Amino acid sequence: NTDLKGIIAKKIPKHAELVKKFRKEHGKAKIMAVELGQMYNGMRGIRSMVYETSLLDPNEGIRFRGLTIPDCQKQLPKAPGGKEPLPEGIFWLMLTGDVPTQEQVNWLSKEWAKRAKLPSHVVKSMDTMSKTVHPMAQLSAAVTILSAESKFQKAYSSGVKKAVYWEYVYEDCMDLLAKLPVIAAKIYNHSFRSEECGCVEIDPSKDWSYNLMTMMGYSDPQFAELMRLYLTIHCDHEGGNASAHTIHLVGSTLSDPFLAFAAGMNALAGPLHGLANQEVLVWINRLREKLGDDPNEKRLKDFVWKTLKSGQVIPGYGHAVLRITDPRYTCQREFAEKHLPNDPVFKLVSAIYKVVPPILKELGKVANPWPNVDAHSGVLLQYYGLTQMSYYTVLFGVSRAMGTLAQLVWSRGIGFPIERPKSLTTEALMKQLGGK
Ligand code: FAM
Repeated sequence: NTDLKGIIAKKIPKHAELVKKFRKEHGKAKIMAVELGQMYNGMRGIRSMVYETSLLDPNEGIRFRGLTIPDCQKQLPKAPGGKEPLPEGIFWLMLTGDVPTQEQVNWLSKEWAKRAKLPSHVVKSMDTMSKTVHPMAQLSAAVTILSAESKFQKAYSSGVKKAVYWEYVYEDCMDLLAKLPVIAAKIYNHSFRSEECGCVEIDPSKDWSYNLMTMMGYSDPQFAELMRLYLTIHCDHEGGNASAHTIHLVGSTLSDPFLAFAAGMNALAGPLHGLANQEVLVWINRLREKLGDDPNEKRLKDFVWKTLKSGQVIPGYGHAVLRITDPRYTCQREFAEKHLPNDPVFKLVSAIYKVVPPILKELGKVANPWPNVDAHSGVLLQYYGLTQMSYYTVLFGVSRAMGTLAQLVWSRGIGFPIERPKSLTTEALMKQLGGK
């Protein structure tokens, strides 16, 4: 059965019923005590949000509706002759909770191809945008003006019932996911390819990742495989990371999915979040300029300490929740060991993996000294010729749309209200704690 909307139309009311019962029975149960320190430390670890599509365990890493990345690599359908999971499959999994069949994934690739065409006003705005605008800002701007076509906005203003909001949010999310490869490829061609390559045509017989790659002017089948893996593993990372949290919050005001997703991309554009994958390559290229491609360990350590002493973070290392090497790093490392074992930059990334964690541990203040997803992603993209680092986070954003938009459908389906946590002044807190 490839009737995706029909499948969730049955699941959503059931889950909403279960949540209603659960809240009735346990609504007053205490989950945890919040410490003052957490309020000043970015709400780290405060269990305050419900988010269904994925869950992050500090010592195990991410699970998408219960499946780990190795589970997904094994169980999700692949492209003909391919070994990596198709991102369409992880979207189906996160939206329905079920592992999709090959037929269901093929249907989704075709459905997105059908919905991919951009409105001409968006094409015009993108073609005239200044090339000095960062690719992430171009992405946010293009998605924002797509809200002109929002089906949810039209339905809401025509007064549809709250119980069917999710249906219009679903349509907008499917339209946006379908259009993202075209928008992303247009940003790439506009920013980095001399000829104004208007050839952003979708081939309906190909999958989402393959189309994105070819519209950007690449054709290596192995790069298509990397794209499939890349777009699968960046799709979601539970609800509290800045981009997912932003999309969740903005969506809760009943802003349409385009406005909500664009807001999330502005969060992803931060160097401490998604832009880290660009920062990693900037840092590695600076390291190669200074020390060459095969520095000895001592000089590598000195470079790391110099970065830290200059008050900068080591990009690609650390995490707010993880306390182990990110499984999203590990699966990229395995891809590199299989396909580019002798690449000098991959070898450098491996040398950095040996040197950085002990130094971050020695610092004493770093909660997680291990690499996260960004420490490896840029190196792989660069190997296949995608050397424009300022573009990398756009690919991260295209992928993150799958988890965050799947959740948006469920948030409206479950009827989550507008989010509004309580803030306090330091003065009020001092009064509450009787301290000075
Ligand atoms: N290099 C240097 N210092 C680091 C560090 C790193 N990689 N990671 C954490 N620290 C510092 C952090 O700056 C803080 O120092 P101050 O008290 O002086 O401000 C201290 O260690 C405690 O921070 P933490 O509790 O260990 O980490 P947070 O939960 O506050 O922050 C990150 C988590 C990811 C923002 C942080 O590890 C970091 O800045 N990493 C480098 C940037 C990066 O790779 N971000 C991408 C994260 C990735 F998951 C993503 O979103 N794509």
